[in-house]
Amino acid sequence: MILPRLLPAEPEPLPLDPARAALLLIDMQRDFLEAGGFGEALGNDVTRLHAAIGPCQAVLAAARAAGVMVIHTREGHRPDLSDAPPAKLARGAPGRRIGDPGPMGRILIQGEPGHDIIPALAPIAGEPVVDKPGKGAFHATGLEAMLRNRGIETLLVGGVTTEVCVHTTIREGNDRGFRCVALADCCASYFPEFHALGLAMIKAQGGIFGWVSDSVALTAALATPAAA
Ligand code: TIU
Repeated sequence: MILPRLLPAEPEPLPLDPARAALLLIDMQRDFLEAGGFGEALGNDVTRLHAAIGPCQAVLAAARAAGVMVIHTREGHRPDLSDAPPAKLARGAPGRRIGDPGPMGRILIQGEPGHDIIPALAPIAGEPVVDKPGKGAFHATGLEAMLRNRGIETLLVGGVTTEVCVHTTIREGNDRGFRCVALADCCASYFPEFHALGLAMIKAQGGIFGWVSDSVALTAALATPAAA
């Protein structure tokens, strides 16, 4: 009998079948992690996100080695802003809003240098990159179809920011029936207290909308052959 391998997590371990799991890296873009992008334009210290880069590199390498599906997302808008709600466009200081010119091109606009994923986590051939206009990766994208077409049941989620796009995506995924696991050290926030509380909310109440694990547990679980 083949027993599934277990991923250590809170509030409890969960079965991990690499063929039915996907690593989802949310918005690890220059616009959020580098100076002069959208994150900084909103008044944030972008260096607070850098701790997640190394752990994301580790899980990316482990997922690739284990044949786990890898999907990257990018938040951004069409150059004509036709997919950007007016309420979103009005956020931030005038002159530093979505679509305004900055040192990495127009802020949060598809095709601009700032919209790219950081070089340390660059996608490779065969890894879908999902462009999304909202905070959640399921909203107005083809992500759900991609996952269903591959029989994916478990989402292993890292990226930025914990309480905004990671949280929204995990909430969306949970409501669609996916087991969603936040990889704590692969996520980061401009607000350390929001990061901690965001993770706590996911795993509270017996795992009310997901699990919390980390890069060390995941890389070890993927390196361990399934128990026979
Ligand atoms: N500002 C902030 O914390 N996040 C975002 O605007 N988008 C994402 O989280 N990707």
